[in-house]
Amino acid sequence: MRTHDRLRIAIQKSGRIGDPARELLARAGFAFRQGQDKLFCRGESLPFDLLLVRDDDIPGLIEEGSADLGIVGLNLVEERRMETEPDRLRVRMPLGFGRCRLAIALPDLAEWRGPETLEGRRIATSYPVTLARWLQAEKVSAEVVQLSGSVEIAPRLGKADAICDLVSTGATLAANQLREAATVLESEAVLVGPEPPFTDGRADLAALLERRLQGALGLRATRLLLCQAPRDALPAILGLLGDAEPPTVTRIEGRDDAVSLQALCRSAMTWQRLEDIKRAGASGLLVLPVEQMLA
Ligand code: PRT
Ligand code: ZN
Repeated sequence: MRTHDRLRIAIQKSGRIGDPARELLARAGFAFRQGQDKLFCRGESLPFDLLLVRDDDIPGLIEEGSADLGIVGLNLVEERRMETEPDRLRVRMPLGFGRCRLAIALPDLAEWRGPETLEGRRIATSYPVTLARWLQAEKVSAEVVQLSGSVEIAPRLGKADAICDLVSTGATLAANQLREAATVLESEAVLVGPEPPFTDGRADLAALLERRLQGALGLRATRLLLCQAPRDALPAILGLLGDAEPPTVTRIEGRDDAVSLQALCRSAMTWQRLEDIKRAGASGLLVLPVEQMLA
Protein backbone atom coordinates (compact mmCIF):
# COMPACT_ATOMS: atom_id res chain seq x y z
CA MET A 1 0.00 0.00 0.00
CA ARG A 2 1.27 3.48 -0.85
CA THR A 3 1.08 6.21 1.73
CA HIS A 4 -1.28 9.09 1.11
CA ASP A 5 1.12 11.91 1.75
CA ARG A 6 2.17 12.14 -1.91
CA LEU A 7 0.02 12.31 -5.01
CA ARG A 8 0.89 10.35 -8.15
CA ILE A 9 -0.25 11.89 -11.44
CA ALA A 10 -0.29 9.76 -14.60
CA ILE A 11 0.40 11.62 -17.83
CA GLN A 12 1.13 10.60 -21.41
CA LYS A 13 4.85 9.98 -21.88
CA SER A 14 4.90 12.11 -25.03
CA GLY A 15 2.32 13.19 -27.55
CA ARG A 16 -0.54 15.56 -28.03
CA ILE A 17 -1.61 15.51 -24.37
CA GLY A 18 1.64 14.67 -22.55
CA ASP A 19 3.76 17.54 -23.86
CA PRO A 20 1.29 20.35 -23.07
CA ALA A 21 0.48 18.65 -19.74
CA ARG A 22 4.12 18.87 -18.63
CA GLU A 23 4.28 22.46 -19.79
CA LEU A 24 1.15 23.31 -17.80
CA LEU A 25 2.50 21.62 -14.66
CA ALA A 26 5.75 23.56 -15.05
CA ARG A 27 3.86 26.86 -15.38
CA ALA A 28 1.88 25.92 -12.27
CA GLY A 29 5.17 25.64 -10.37
CA PHE A 30 5.73 21.88 -10.32
CA ALA A 31 9.23 20.55 -11.04
CA PHE A 32 10.14 16.88 -11.37
CA ARG A 33 13.31 14.83 -11.45
CA GLN A 34 13.27 12.08 -14.08
CA GLY A 35 13.96 8.60 -12.68
CA GLN A 36 16.35 6.04 -14.20
CA ASP A 37 13.55 4.03 -15.78
CA LYS A 38 12.07 7.16 -17.47
CA LEU A 39 8.67 6.05 -16.20
CA PHE A 40 8.59 7.76 -12.83
CA CYS A 41 9.48 11.36 -12.02
CA ARG A 42 9.74 12.48 -8.43
CA GLY A 43 8.44 15.91 -7.46
CA GLU A 44 11.35 18.13 -6.43
CA SER A 45 9.83 20.39 -3.83
CA LEU A 46 6.16 19.44 -3.65
CA PRO A 47 4.70 15.98 -2.82
CA PHE A 48 3.52 15.29 -6.38
CA ASP A 49 5.09 12.61 -8.61
CA LEU A 50 4.58 11.76 -12.27
CA LEU A 51 3.99 8.42 -13.91
CA LEU A 52 4.79 8.56 -17.65
CA VAL A 53 2.69 6.10 -19.63
CA ARG A 54 0.70 5.56 -22.85
CA ASP A 55 -2.41 7.70 -22.69
CA ASP A 56 -4.66 4.68 -23.22
CA ASP A 57 -3.46 3.20 -19.92
CA ILE A 58 -4.31 6.23 -17.78
CA PRO A 59 -8.00 5.55 -17.00
CA GLY A 60 -7.21 1.96 -15.97
CA LEU A 61 -4.26 3.01 -13.78
CA ILE A 62 -6.53 5.37 -11.87
CA GLU A 63 -9.27 2.78 -11.47
CA GLU A 64 -6.86 0.25 -10.03
CA GLY A 65 -5.20 2.85 -7.79
CA SER A 66 -1.71 2.72 -9.37
CA ALA A 67 -2.10 6.45 -10.06
CA ASP A 68 -4.14 8.97 -8.05
CA LEU A 69 -4.93 11.46 -10.80
CA GLY A 70 -4.35 11.64 -14.53
CA ILE A 71 -4.24 14.13 -17.38
CA VAL A 72 -5.84 12.57 -20.43
CA GLY A 73 -8.25 13.24 -23.30
CA LEU A 74 -11.93 13.20 -22.35
CA ASN A 75 -12.43 10.79 -25.28
CA LEU A 76 -10.50 8.06 -23.41
CA VAL A 77 -12.21 8.81 -20.09
CA GLU A 78 -15.68 8.59 -21.63
CA GLU A 79 -14.90 5.38 -23.50
CA ARG A 80 -13.82 3.80 -20.22
CA ARG A 81 -16.61 5.25 -18.10
CA MET A 82 -19.30 3.96 -20.42
CA GLU A 83 -17.77 0.52 -20.24
CA THR A 84 -17.67 0.19 -16.46
CA GLU A 85 -20.64 0.25 -14.09
CA PRO A 86 -20.81 1.89 -11.65
CA ASP A 87 -18.78 4.92 -12.65
CA ARG A 88 -15.23 4.67 -11.28
CA LEU A 89 -13.77 7.83 -12.83
CA ARG A 90 -14.50 11.48 -12.12
CA VAL A 91 -13.60 14.35 -14.44
CA ARG A 92 -12.28 16.99 -12.03
CA MET A 93 -11.32 19.82 -14.34
CA PRO A 94 -11.15 20.66 -18.08
CA LEU A 95 -7.69 21.87 -19.10
CA GLY A 96 -8.37 23.62 -22.42
CA PHE A 97 -5.79 21.91 -24.64
CA GLY A 98 -5.84 18.77 -26.82
CA ARG A 99 -9.18 19.83 -28.23
CA CYS A 100 -10.68 17.55 -30.87
CA ARG A 101 -13.95 15.83 -31.65
CA LEU A 102 -14.94 12.24 -32.14
CA ALA A 103 -16.82 12.45 -35.42
CA ILE A 104 -18.61 10.31 -37.97
CA ALA A 105 -17.10 10.66 -41.44
CA LEU A 106 -18.18 9.23 -44.77
CA PRO A 107 -16.57 8.88 -48.20
CA ASP A 108 -16.77 12.26 -49.99
CA LEU A 109 -19.36 11.09 -52.49
CA ALA A 110 -21.62 9.23 -50.06
CA GLU A 111 -24.95 10.84 -49.32
CA TRP A 112 -25.77 12.01 -45.75
CA ARG A 113 -29.36 12.37 -44.56
CA GLY A 114 -28.64 12.45 -40.83
CA PRO A 115 -27.76 9.58 -38.47
CA GLU A 116 -30.33 7.25 -40.05
CA THR A 117 -28.02 7.12 -43.09
CA LEU A 118 -25.91 4.73 -40.98
CA GLU A 119 -28.72 2.17 -40.53
CA GLY A 120 -27.39 -1.29 -41.36
CA ARG A 121 -23.93 0.12 -42.26
CA ARG A 122 -20.46 -0.82 -40.96
CA ILE A 123 -18.63 1.89 -39.00
CA ALA A 124 -14.91 1.53 -38.19
CA THR A 125 -13.67 3.05 -34.92
CA SER A 126 -11.26 2.78 -31.99
CA TYR A 127 -14.07 4.01 -29.71
CA PRO A 128 -16.62 1.18 -29.91
CA VAL A 129 -18.34 1.88 -26.60
CA THR A 130 -18.84 5.61 -27.17
CA LEU A 131 -20.01 4.97 -30.74
CA ALA A 132 -22.44 2.22 -29.67
CA ARG A 133 -23.96 4.57 -27.06
CA TRP A 134 -24.37 7.33 -29.63
CA LEU A 135 -25.98 4.98 -32.15
CA GLN A 136 -28.34 3.78 -29.44
CA ALA A 137 -29.29 7.36 -28.54
CA GLU A 138 -29.88 8.09 -32.23
CA LYS A 139 -31.94 4.87 -32.51
CA VAL A 140 -29.76 3.59 -35.34
CA SER A 141 -28.72 -0.02 -35.69
CA ALA A 142 -25.30 -0.35 -37.33
CA GLU A 143 -22.31 -2.69 -37.18
CA VAL A 144 -19.37 -1.35 -35.15
CA VAL A 145 -16.04 -2.52 -36.58
CA GLN A 146 -13.36 -2.12 -33.92
CA LEU A 147 -9.88 -1.12 -35.19
CA SER A 148 -6.92 -0.07 -33.10
CA GLY A 149 -5.43 2.36 -35.62
CA SER A 150 -5.52 3.67 -39.21
CA VAL A 151 -9.28 3.92 -38.99
CA GLU A 152 -9.34 6.46 -41.82
CA ILE A 153 -8.31 3.93 -44.45
CA ALA A 154 -11.00 1.37 -43.54
CA PRO A 155 -13.54 2.59 -46.16
CA ARG A 156 -10.96 2.39 -48.96
CA LEU A 157 -10.03 -1.12 -47.88
CA GLY A 158 -13.68 -2.11 -48.07
CA LYS A 159 -13.75 -2.84 -44.32
CA ALA A 160 -16.36 -0.21 -43.47
CA ASP A 161 -18.86 2.22 -44.98
CA ALA A 162 -18.10 5.03 -42.55
CA ILE A 163 -15.70 5.81 -39.72
CA CYS A 164 -15.91 7.34 -36.26
CA ASP A 165 -12.54 8.90 -35.40
CA LEU A 166 -10.87 11.88 -33.75
CA VAL A 167 -10.67 15.01 -35.89
CA SER A 168 -8.95 18.29 -35.15
CA THR A 169 -8.09 20.20 -38.33
CA GLY A 170 -9.87 17.80 -40.70
CA ALA A 171 -6.74 17.43 -42.87
CA THR A 172 -6.53 13.66 -42.33
CA LEU A 173 -10.14 13.19 -43.41
CA ALA A 174 -9.60 15.33 -46.52
CA ALA A 175 -6.44 13.42 -47.43
CA ASN A 176 -8.46 10.21 -47.29
CA GLN A 177 -11.40 11.53 -49.33
CA LEU A 178 -13.68 11.52 -46.31
CA ARG A 179 -15.97 14.24 -45.01
CA GLU A 180 -17.23 14.92 -41.54
CA ALA A 181 -20.93 14.28 -41.05
CA ALA A 182 -21.75 14.37 -37.31
CA THR A 183 -20.10 14.94 -33.93
CA VAL A 184 -20.28 12.10 -31.43
CA LEU A 185 -18.21 13.72 -28.64
CA GLU A 186 -16.34 17.01 -28.08
CA SER A 187 -13.06 16.36 -26.30
CA GLU A 188 -10.17 18.15 -24.58
CA ALA A 189 -7.56 17.22 -22.00
CA VAL A 190 -9.01 16.84 -18.49
CA LEU A 191 -7.76 16.20 -14.99
CA VAL A 192 -9.33 12.93 -13.94
CA GLY A 193 -9.46 11.08 -10.64
CA PRO A 194 -11.32 8.21 -9.02
CA GLU A 195 -15.01 8.11 -8.19
CA PRO A 196 -15.78 8.38 -5.30
CA PRO A 197 -13.13 11.08 -4.68
CA PHE A 198 -10.41 10.92 -1.98
CA THR A 199 -11.31 11.21 1.67
CA ASP A 200 -7.73 10.87 2.98
CA GLY A 201 -4.70 13.18 2.82
CA ARG A 202 -4.85 13.15 -0.96
CA ALA A 203 -8.00 15.31 -0.96
CA ASP A 204 -6.01 18.37 0.18
CA LEU A 205 -3.19 17.63 -2.26
CA ALA A 206 -5.65 17.31 -5.14
CA ALA A 207 -7.24 20.64 -4.14
CA LEU A 208 -3.81 22.28 -4.08
CA LEU A 209 -3.01 20.92 -7.55
CA GLU A 210 -6.33 22.19 -8.88
CA ARG A 211 -5.78 25.67 -7.45
CA ARG A 212 -2.34 25.83 -9.02
CA LEU A 213 -3.63 24.60 -12.39
CA GLN A 214 -6.52 27.07 -12.31
CA GLY A 215 -4.02 29.83 -11.63
CA ALA A 216 -1.74 28.78 -14.50
CA LEU A 217 -4.64 28.37 -16.93
CA GLY A 218 -6.16 31.69 -15.93
CA LEU A 219 -2.89 33.50 -16.47
CA ARG A 220 -2.42 32.23 -20.01
CA ALA A 221 -4.46 35.00 -21.64
CA THR A 222 -4.28 37.50 -18.79
CA ARG A 223 -2.63 40.82 -19.67
CA LEU A 224 -2.10 44.04 -17.81
CA LEU A 225 -3.29 47.00 -19.89
CA LEU A 226 -1.87 50.44 -19.15
CA CYS A 227 -3.01 53.59 -20.95
CA GLN A 228 -4.00 57.23 -20.59
CA ALA A 229 -7.32 58.74 -21.60
CA PRO A 230 -9.40 61.91 -21.38
CA ARG A 231 -11.67 61.64 -18.36
CA ASP A 232 -14.82 61.84 -20.51
CA ALA A 233 -13.67 58.89 -22.68
CA LEU A 234 -13.58 56.64 -19.62
CA PRO A 235 -17.11 55.17 -19.88
CA ALA A 236 -16.51 54.13 -23.52
CA ILE A 237 -13.15 52.55 -22.68
CA LEU A 238 -14.48 50.72 -19.63
CA GLY A 239 -17.26 49.39 -21.86
CA LEU A 240 -14.57 47.64 -23.92
CA LEU A 241 -12.99 46.08 -20.84
CA GLY A 242 -15.85 43.83 -19.79
CA ASP A 243 -13.48 40.97 -18.98
CA ALA A 244 -11.25 43.09 -16.74
CA GLU A 245 -11.12 43.24 -12.97
CA PRO A 246 -12.39 46.67 -11.80
CA PRO A 247 -9.65 48.91 -13.29
CA THR A 248 -7.52 51.31 -11.27
CA VAL A 249 -7.92 54.91 -12.47
CA THR A 250 -5.41 57.48 -11.25
CA ARG A 251 -4.96 61.18 -11.92
CA ILE A 252 -2.07 62.48 -13.98
CA GLU A 253 -0.02 65.20 -12.34
CA GLY A 254 -0.74 68.60 -13.92
CA ARG A 255 -3.67 67.41 -16.06
CA ASP A 256 -7.21 67.62 -14.79
CA ASP A 257 -8.89 66.41 -17.98
CA ALA A 258 -7.01 63.11 -18.31
CA VAL A 259 -6.43 59.97 -16.25
CA SER A 260 -4.13 56.98 -16.25
CA LEU A 261 -5.77 53.56 -16.30
CA GLN A 262 -4.55 50.12 -15.28
CA ALA A 263 -6.67 47.03 -16.00
CA LEU A 264 -6.09 43.29 -15.63
CA CYS A 265 -7.78 41.75 -18.70
CA ARG A 266 -8.72 38.09 -18.67
CA SER A 267 -9.28 37.38 -22.35
CA ALA A 268 -7.06 37.78 -25.41
CA MET A 269 -5.81 41.30 -26.08
CA THR A 270 -5.95 41.26 -29.88
CA TRP A 271 -4.80 44.12 -32.14
CA GLN A 272 -8.44 44.66 -33.06
CA ARG A 273 -9.34 45.15 -29.41
CA LEU A 274 -6.42 47.52 -28.86
CA GLU A 275 -7.46 49.61 -31.86
CA ASP A 276 -11.03 49.77 -30.54
CA ILE A 277 -9.72 51.02 -27.17
CA LYS A 278 -7.54 53.60 -28.92
CA ARG A 279 -10.47 54.74 -31.05
CA ALA A 280 -12.49 55.21 -27.87
CA GLY A 281 -9.92 57.82 -26.82
CA ALA A 282 -7.04 56.00 -25.11
CA SER A 283 -3.40 56.79 -25.86
CA GLY A 284 -0.02 55.39 -24.86
CA LEU A 285 -1.37 51.86 -24.68
CA LEU A 286 0.91 49.26 -23.13
CA VAL A 287 0.06 45.55 -22.83
CA LEU A 288 2.16 43.52 -20.41
CA PRO A 289 2.18 39.77 -19.78
CA VAL A 290 1.41 38.62 -16.24
CA GLU A 291 3.87 36.13 -14.87
CA GLN A 292 2.56 35.33 -11.42
CA MET A 293 -0.52 36.27 -9.49
CA LEU A 294 -1.59 35.69 -5.93
CA ALA A 295 -5.12 36.89 -5.35
O1 PRT B 1 1.53 6.44 -27.42
P1 PRT B 1 0.20 6.94 -26.99
O2 PRT B 1 -0.89 5.91 -27.01
O3 PRT B 1 0.30 7.68 -25.67
O4 PRT B 1 -0.16 8.06 -28.05
P2 PRT B 1 -1.37 8.20 -29.08
O5 PRT B 1 -0.85 7.98 -30.44
O6 PRT B 1 -2.58 7.47 -28.67
O7 PRT B 1 -1.68 9.68 -28.77
P3 PRT B 1 -1.81 11.06 -29.50
O8 PRT B 1 -0.77 11.92 -28.88
O9 PRT B 1 -1.92 10.98 -30.98
O10 PRT B 1 -3.26 11.50 -28.97
C1 PRT B 1 -3.52 11.58 -27.64
C2 PRT B 1 -4.82 12.34 -27.43
O11 PRT B 1 -4.74 13.60 -28.10
C3 PRT B 1 -6.09 11.74 -27.94
O12 PRT B 1 -6.62 10.73 -27.09
C4 PRT B 1 -7.01 12.94 -27.99
O13 PRT B 1 -7.55 13.21 -26.71
C5 PRT B 1 -6.06 14.09 -28.33
N1 PRT B 1 -6.14 14.55 -29.73
C6 PRT B 1 -6.38 15.84 -30.12
C7 PRT B 1 -5.97 13.82 -30.83
C8 PRT B 1 -6.13 14.68 -31.93
N2 PRT B 1 -6.38 15.93 -31.45
C9 PRT B 1 -5.99 14.17 -33.27
N3 PRT B 1 -6.15 14.93 -34.23
N4 PRT B 1 -5.67 12.51 -31.02
C10 PRT B 1 -5.52 12.05 -32.26
N5 PRT B 1 -5.68 12.81 -33.39
C11 PRT B 1 -5.45 12.10 -34.68
C12 PRT B 1 -6.72 11.44 -35.22
O14 PRT B 1 -6.87 10.15 -34.69
C13 PRT B 1 -6.45 11.43 -36.72
O15 PRT B 1 -5.63 10.34 -37.07
O16 PRT B 1 -5.02 12.99 -35.68
C14 PRT B 1 -5.66 12.69 -36.91
C15 PRT B 1 -6.63 13.78 -37.28
O17 PRT B 1 -6.07 15.04 -37.14
P4 PRT B 1 -6.45 16.21 -38.17
O18 PRT B 1 -5.79 17.43 -37.63
O19 PRT B 1 -5.90 15.81 -39.50
O20 PRT B 1 -7.95 16.34 -38.18
ZN1 ZN C 1 -2.88 6.27 -27.23
